[in-house]
Amino acid sequence: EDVQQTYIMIKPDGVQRGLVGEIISRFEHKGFTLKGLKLFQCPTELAEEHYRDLKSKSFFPKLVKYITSGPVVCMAWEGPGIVAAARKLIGATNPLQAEPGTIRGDLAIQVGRNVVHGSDSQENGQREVALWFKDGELCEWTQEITPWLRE
Ligand code: YYY
Ligand code: MG
Repeated sequence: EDVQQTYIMIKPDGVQRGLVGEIISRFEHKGFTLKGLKLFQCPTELAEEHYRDLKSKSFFPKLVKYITSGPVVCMAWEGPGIVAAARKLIGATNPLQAEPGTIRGDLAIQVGRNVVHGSDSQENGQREVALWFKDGELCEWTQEITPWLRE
């Protein structure tokens, strides 16, 4: 089975707006497994490293300022096909283009305040989980409901 890990982050606007429970619920209810979770004030260098592929973009300084403007909720989630599935749950980058039913489609209106991040490839899933979590911060556990989610 194609079990993958992805890095999901509730951005400072999601935390300030009280959407943490709502966003976590969407991944829980879908049936994915939470492997790591923390509230974290992101330093500038980490935000820059996380978004290094966007360094040349005009919005990069604003993006780094936004991500470091308050605490974020860092999460590692695991499940079959989770990288692409999480991107679908999150919806399009521009919340006005995101489908209703997605997190951004339901909860946001602007690209610069789009409440949540999700890794865009399996490779970046691995990279970002390793970037945001230290050794020992991830939990190796057996979710007892797994047989009711996957045959
Ligand atoms: O992966 P995703 O978050 O959907 O979009 P990216 O293209 O990776 O951009 C990362 C982040 O940058 C996006 O969530 C908001 C911000 N951003 C922006 O502020 N303005 C843009 N025109 C494009 C992206
Ligand atoms: Mg991205």
